Amino acid sequence: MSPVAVTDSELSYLTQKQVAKFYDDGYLILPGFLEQDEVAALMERTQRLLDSFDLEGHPLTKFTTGEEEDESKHVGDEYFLSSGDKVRFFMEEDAVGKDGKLNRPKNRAVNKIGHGLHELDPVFREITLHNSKLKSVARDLKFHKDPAILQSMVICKQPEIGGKVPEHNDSTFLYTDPPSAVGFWFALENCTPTNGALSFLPGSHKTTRISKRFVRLREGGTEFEKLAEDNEPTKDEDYVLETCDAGTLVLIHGSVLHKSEKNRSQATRYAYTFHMIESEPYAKYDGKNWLQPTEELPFSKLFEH
Ligand SMILES: O=C(O)CCC(=O)C(=O)O
Repeated sequence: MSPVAVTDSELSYLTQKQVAKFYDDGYLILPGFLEQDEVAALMERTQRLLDSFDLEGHPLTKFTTGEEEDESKHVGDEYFLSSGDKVRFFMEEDAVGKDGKLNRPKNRAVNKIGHGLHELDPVFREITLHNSKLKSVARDLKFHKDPAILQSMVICKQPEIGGKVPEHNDSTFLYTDPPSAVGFWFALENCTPTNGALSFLPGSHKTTRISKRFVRLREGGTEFEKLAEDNEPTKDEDYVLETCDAGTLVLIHGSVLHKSEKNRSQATRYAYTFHMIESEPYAKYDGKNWLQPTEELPFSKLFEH
């Protein structure tokens, strides 16, 4: 995907400079994208989901954030693999004790809620599929001809235990041919150096191969399938920490390397995110991807809502 030269008058939300910055850096920070009342509604809804989900019969599936030796361990189970068209709750690793029980209240134990919020939850659906500003951003970017939305989640980054998200790029997880994933990530709270703000390696989308893919195995479970030689190791000091305020939208190119550190603060760091991919016939969604469309929930075409 490459930028198409346009003038500001052809754009409806972004400026030409912002579009160029997205294609140059591989990400774009848009402070104040969500109004305060929208942030409040999403926060309130998140709290309600966290307070009301049923622990009875819950498998306490943990969301391991991909440390080398157990990179794909978390997602072997059905609870995760069949969550693309559901609203499910995944636990922080450190919230489940050796006895297999939660060691804190459930609303402080959840790492993330996913992955069908954008369709199934009325508040998240409204902000995602019926949002004219969002449609303008997608049109202005010109990254997709017929964008489809999938894999929505609230990432909670709980106080003191919110796990780090190691360096990765999103096309590893949502593979299309050609690659077309873009992350839309909304800060629902202020993101600081201590609560796990995102950091990016600017320009890495131009130099980093998609060297592995996260695939669903026929026999059940998942693994990383190697596609090419590993990329050169990166240096921490080349990363740019992007602190931001609640309401900020961050656009994340599917090939750009990014990460976030563990939440070491006493505060939560809630964020809402979903991904946008190109639809067929412009790109082919791979049948090996962990998340597959279902009859109940095909991918949501943004411009058809
Ligand atoms: O919210 C985070 O800390 C990480 C998010 C992320 O890496 C992603 O959505 O790809």
